[in-house]
Amino acid sequence: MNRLADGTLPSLAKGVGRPGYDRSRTRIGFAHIGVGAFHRCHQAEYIEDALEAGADDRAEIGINLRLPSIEDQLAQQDGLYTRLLVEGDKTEARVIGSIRKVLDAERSHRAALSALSHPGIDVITMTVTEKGYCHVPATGALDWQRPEIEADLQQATGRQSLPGFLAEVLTRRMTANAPVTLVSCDNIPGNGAILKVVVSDLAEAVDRPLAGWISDNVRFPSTMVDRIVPATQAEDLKLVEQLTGVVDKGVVVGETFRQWVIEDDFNRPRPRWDVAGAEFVRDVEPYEFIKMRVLNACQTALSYLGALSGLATSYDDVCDPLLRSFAERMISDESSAVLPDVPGMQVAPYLKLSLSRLSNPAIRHTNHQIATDGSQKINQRLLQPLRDRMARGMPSPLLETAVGGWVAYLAKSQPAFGATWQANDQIMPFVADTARASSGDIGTFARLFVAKRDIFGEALANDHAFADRIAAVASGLVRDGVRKTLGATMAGTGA
Ligand code: NAI
Ligand code: CS2
Repeated sequence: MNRLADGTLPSLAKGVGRPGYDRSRTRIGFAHIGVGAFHRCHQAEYIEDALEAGADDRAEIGINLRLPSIEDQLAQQDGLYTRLLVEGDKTEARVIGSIRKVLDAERSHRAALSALSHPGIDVITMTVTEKGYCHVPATGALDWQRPEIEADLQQATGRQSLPGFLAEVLTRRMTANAPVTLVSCDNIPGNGAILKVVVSDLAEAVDRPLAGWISDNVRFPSTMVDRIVPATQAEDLKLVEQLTGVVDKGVVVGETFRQWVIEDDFNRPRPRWDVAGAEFVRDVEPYEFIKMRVLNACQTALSYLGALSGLATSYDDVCDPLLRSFAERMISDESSAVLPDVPGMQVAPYLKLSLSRLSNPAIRHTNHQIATDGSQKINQRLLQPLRDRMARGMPSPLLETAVGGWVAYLAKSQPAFGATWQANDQIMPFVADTARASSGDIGTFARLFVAKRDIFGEALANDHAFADRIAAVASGLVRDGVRKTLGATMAGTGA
């Protein structure tokens, strides 16, 4: 079977979407850092739609700072790949052409730097996962203790972290007098503001004039991005081969729903992603709050409680009446009281929509994938609404149960608590030390764990009553199981 590429586009099976515009007439005006599954299923398709509509002539170059190699996936395919949308038993395959070139910075650091420094690049978007920003989750400040930041401070080129790499790019752009807009598309609240802090602080430390230039010439709009795109599985590649008739190593699979709300703060011609439904607004924060504290909060709570119940995916979780009802009540009885009123995103219908999206049986989003990097996700999804409620004197037994779920999930990855699975998070060395110090007592583990200030923040980390409640939930989940613990909590709340 042929590999997908410009030359094999005519052989694609009937019914498969493909670029209807002339790719060779586009120019590379955008760049993206972190061409993972999500970018290919979201921003790259908005760019494709704008090209298709003839509203914009800018295509993009995609660059990965870390594995997996994007060159291995897309270089031989001329940047083309299939994005498959799945809803129940319906599928819709479309070959996307908006990525014209790809580069791995680990292999070709200089080529990646020159591509991103080219004055023709107006906008650099990025999805590097929450941890890629190297910030302290509780405060948003640059984490100077991160090993990659410490290493980057020692060298002027070849920097590996996102802030370090961008500082190198911006040094070159300063020399070329080429202002640019940097758009974070990761699930972090105030992602633009956090990106600005980490890049500016690192620049200040290595080159003070650069920090001044950044402040005058670089914009950092925040964005709210949404489409559920689980990691691609081997069976997805096989299905796409059957549907398209070509081999494609860059397949991505997502749901049909998509949303993109972008702060209107560009210093170069604004992208025409609005033709594909993206909204440019003055303030993105309320949209982010709703998305992260409703959809993402449900996903996170369900991932931990679902894994602890022996379930595999968020679909399996929402099919379980107790778990579904828990997620529903956590938002409607607790988080909703501290959510803003956003036109078109009222909490009750948005919650209903979120649960119906999670009920799509064709989306196999595993609990362990969502559970990954909890230290980077918990703050915006669960802790912030919990703190907001505390500030108003409101108890939050359900949000605390979800936090206890996270603690129990991490504990159970450790030999002292059964080594039931492998958890992935940069805090695993701390988890391991805490488990050893707890001598197999889950309550002790939880109390030591929630004292971690860079995640829980000063107030929660010093709150002994909070620690006792989390310890009680985590102990219940580990000793008595999810059913009994949730049942008791929900009965106690009248839910
Ligand atoms: P993925 O695993 O397919 O891709 C991750 C990308 O980030 C890769 O290109 C990798 O090279 C890069 N990366 C990872 N760690 C990095 C680091 N420390 N520094 C620089 N680059 C790094 O993941 P996927 O699905 O593309 O998701 C990425 C992010 O996109 C998520 O963490 C989230 O913030 C955001 N997102 C994802 C959604 C989804 O449903 N998959 C939906 C909404 C947002
Ligand atoms: C998920 C998100 O992996 C996760 O943490 O909760 O990636 C989620 O699928 C997206 O935010 C949906 O837009």
